[in-house]
Amino acid sequence: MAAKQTISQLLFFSSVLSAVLLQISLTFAEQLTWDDNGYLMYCPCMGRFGNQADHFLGSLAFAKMLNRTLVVPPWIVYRHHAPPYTNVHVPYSEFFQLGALWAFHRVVSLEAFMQQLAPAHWPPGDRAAYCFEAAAQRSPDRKSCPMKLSLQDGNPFGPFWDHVGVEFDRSVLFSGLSFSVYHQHHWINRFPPGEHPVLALPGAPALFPVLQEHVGLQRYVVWSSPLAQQGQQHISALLDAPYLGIHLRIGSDWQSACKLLQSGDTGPLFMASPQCVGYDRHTALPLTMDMCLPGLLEIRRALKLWVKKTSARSIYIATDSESHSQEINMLFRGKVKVVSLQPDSAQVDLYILSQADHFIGNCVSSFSAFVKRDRDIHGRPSSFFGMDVPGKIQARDEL
Ligand code: GFB
Repeated sequence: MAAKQTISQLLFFSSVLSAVLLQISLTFAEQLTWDDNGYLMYCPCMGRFGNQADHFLGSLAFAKMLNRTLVVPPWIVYRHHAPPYTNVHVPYSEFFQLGALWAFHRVVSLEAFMQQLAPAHWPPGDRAAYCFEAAAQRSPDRKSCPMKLSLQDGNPFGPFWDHVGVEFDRSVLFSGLSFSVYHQHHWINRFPPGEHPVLALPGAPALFPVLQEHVGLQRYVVWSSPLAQQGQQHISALLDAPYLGIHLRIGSDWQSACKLLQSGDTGPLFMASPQCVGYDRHTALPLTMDMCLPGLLEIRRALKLWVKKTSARSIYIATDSESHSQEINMLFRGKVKVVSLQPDSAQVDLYILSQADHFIGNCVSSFSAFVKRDRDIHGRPSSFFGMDVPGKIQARDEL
């Protein structure tokens, strides 16, 4: 009896202790302290998710190079064809764990920065924008950073800063700098954090596509638990293992982009293509139309090959357009389960592709590149349409 009482008392105290510890950790997590090394802030104003992710990795590396805390922006999701018919700003942590970035460098979300640090340390009236002199040429007075301007209607620049209630009070222009490590000391000497605590830029301080040396930073981009759970539920409910994941980037905007390849207007490297043709424009492998815009013939060929090689029992099709699931079903005469969710959130597709036993991606698409990087980190195999072994030219008879 006494032993029972002691156990229940212990359980009670341990649950109180857990609650207290949880409260302490929540309070701790919520209370930010100012970093005297300064902050780096930018708008992910170029492209959609894959482009923004490439830029994010470069910006993370740049923040570390300057030893400034990275103010992690929300993802800009363009919802012009569905409610709310406007941009949605999705906090980084909805898709990925903010805490996982700390293993590489100091970060704070833009939302937390604005709520907790900006009122005291970056108050309205004292907010400088930083940009290249060349960028300022786009503004009416040619002396102001075009933080809320763009060649069209200000989208996504204006809505991004309006979303966090930021107006810029002055501009600091610069030239003769690049984001490469070559200019590290120039940046640090030109903008010491004491005088320039928050470097707010109109776009990412990074190149597209992501530099080869920054590809590995993907390991710090870890799926958030709710997203992983959602993805896992779909996988368990719909797919029989082993399963192939394929990315069909074949919509109308992509068809127009790949036309540039056909007309020879792209040069040896085109969008995310360095991931499969190599990063050096002098030694890059040829980029074929099958790699950019695979037709049904190439889709069928690659699927037949990889279904056989992996003994796949299901195929998951992620697409920006038609899934071709009927044709693919016919190809395997119902012996392989063919699934396409076309989910509302592109990240669900990305997650399911990232977990597949084998992935066939589009070499030119940064959406595919995100999946490929994630899989590489976890040692999962990938290939591309038109290139079964990444980095190796396909023999003619293999096509
Ligand atoms: O991600 P992203 O930059 O890749 O842009 P690319 C493509 C967008 O299209 C994705 C949707 O962010 C998604 O919103 N999308 C593409 C998909 N494929 C899929 C898919 O399989 N599933 C789902 N759910 N959504 C670049 C653009 O795209 O292409 C540039 O960023 C430009 O702005 C260029 O348009 C031509 O690198 O493929």
